[in-house]
Amino acid sequence: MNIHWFPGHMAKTRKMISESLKLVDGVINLADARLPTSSQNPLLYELTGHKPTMLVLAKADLADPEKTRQWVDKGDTLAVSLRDNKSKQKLLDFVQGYLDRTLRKRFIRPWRVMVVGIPNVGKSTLINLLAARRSAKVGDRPGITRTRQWIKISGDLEMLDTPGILWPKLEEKSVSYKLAATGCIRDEILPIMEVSKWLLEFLVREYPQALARFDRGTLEGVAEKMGAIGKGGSLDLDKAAELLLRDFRAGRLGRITLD
Ligand SMILES: Nc1nc2c(ncn2[C@@H]2O[C@H](COP(=O)(O)OP(=O)(O)OP(=O)(O)O)[C@@H](O)[C@H]2O)c(=O)[nH]1
Ligand SMILES: [Mg+2]
Repeated sequence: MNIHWFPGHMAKTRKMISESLKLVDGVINLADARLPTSSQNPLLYELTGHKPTMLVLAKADLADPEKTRQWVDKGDTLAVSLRDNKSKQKLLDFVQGYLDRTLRKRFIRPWRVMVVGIPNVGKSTLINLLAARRSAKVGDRPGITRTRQWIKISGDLEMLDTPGILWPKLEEKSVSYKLAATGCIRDEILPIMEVSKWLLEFLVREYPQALARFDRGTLEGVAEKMGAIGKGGSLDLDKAAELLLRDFRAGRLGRITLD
């Protein structure tokens, strides 16, 4: 599989990120705890170079806690649910602690931190949580943030929100499916049916308990249980594929990590 795509705004964002680097003291690389490997853009490390970079895994509430713990144990990594207000202090302590340890230079001005990551991982949600106000636009689909935006968190900290960027070529099939299943690439890029079937196979193998209520690990089984019935009473497999993805994304199949 070779999906060639690079929406124009992503090429623009890449340029913007490299131009903004000189303005910031550190970078938060925000990834999705359900995809601790596949949601880290290799391009970002090339872009951010030697800037102190911390890894934050968002959506920990949706991910397999055991897998998340393994990542956090590697160090300089924080896993949080951005839907949980208690994460605010954890994040502030983490960022402050990391910058205090890493940066020698002291400024009178506030620390400046840029938040980067692939689309839909929660960059704007993180900034809103820290700022305790809805300063940045968020949405449950990729491509919500379109330009960079500075947001004042406190007298000591300012953050730069950036649009999500991916890499120009999605070469590995399983990575494409993972990004599609979690909603990091738009649903139009890959057929929902294919993504759903891939997810189903993965769950049968790795998280069979997630499918317990469907009797069988097939799309037909999902359609029956979810009442996805088309005209004439036949099973509507397209609808079943859509419902399965919706439930997975909302965490209704349990806490699952795809990497
Ligand atoms: N369950 C859960 N949902 C989250 C979490 N963080 C963010 N979300 C949801 O994820 C979706 C995307 O959030 P955004 O903050 O818009 O993501 P973004 O990275 O800014 O996306 P782009 O601007 O498109 O690159 C929203 O529906 C958020 O509510 C989290 O920790 N847990
Ligand atoms: Mg955003």
